[in-house]
Amino acid sequence: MSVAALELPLRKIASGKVREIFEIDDERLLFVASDRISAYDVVMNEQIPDKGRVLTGMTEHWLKLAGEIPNHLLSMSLSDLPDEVRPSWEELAGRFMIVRRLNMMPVEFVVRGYLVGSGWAEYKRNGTIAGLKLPERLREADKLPAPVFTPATKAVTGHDENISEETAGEIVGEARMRAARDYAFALYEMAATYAEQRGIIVADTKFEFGMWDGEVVLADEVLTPDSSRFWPAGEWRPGTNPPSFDKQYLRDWLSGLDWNKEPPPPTLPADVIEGTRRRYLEAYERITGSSFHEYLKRQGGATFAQNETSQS
Ligand code: Q0Z
Repeated sequence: MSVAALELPLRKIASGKVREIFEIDDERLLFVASDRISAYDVVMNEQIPDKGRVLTGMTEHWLKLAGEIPNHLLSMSLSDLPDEVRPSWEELAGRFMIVRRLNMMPVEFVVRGYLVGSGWAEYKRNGTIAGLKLPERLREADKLPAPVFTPATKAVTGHDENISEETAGEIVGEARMRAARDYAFALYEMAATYAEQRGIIVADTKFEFGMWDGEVVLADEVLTPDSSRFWPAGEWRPGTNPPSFDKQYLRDWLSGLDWNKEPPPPTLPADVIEGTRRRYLEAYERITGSSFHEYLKRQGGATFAQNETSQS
């Protein structure tokens, strides 16, 4: 089942284009990933079934691999949800995380391993990335000599604005910035190495951190296609902007229309929805090495078993 605008009898404390956060109590939040999808910053009218579950399952996978880095996840068990949301178990299964409420840092911890997007734009202008001098004659999408930390803040426009490491330190405090930056580098290195062995390049990714009990804690979704650029390794061609693993199918279809990339978006046909869904499932399975169906069984609990029975 898809979740358009999920209604829960809890206070919504934040909502983004494709996800929502509700308050459980003073210490805990309910983080929910919807099946909404955006392209060129516009949210489509149709949803990609299970997309939110794929992103939640991927985040869970990376958090397990990042064992020693403190993170906000408390539980993904339906039985730990507050009683008031029981009627929504079926739509929530597999797409929620009960998380520790942190004091969030207003800085995005971005790590880039490849020269694309705003990093490529800065390099073309100045020969630098985050102010750091780079070798000459690099091409778009080239692998960087070493991953680079390019912090950003949410500007009033809602778009990200790159800032220097020094400014990031002034905003969150030097020691906290360094701790989060070092976690971000470690996470990126781990994930990039791991994904490369499975045919996926993690070109860049964005982490969010908060504070709890004096500690820097990893929050939000982690190393998903919505927070990262994933490229199929076989389609990486330096000198071009490679296709994103998840959305290229959708973008290719959109680019054949004469849509001006302003709302309202065009209506997505069933085959574009299904093709995009398959890309998300494939990303999940390539990255985790396990079947998405198994994830649904594990997270859906009795709900899933009941559905399987009722379909046969
Ligand atoms: C994250 C965001 C989203 C819009 C608040 N563990 C946490 N504790 C306190 N606050 C947050 C978290 Cl994850 C928190 N965001 C970013 C997420 C929709 C904005 F789902 N906002």
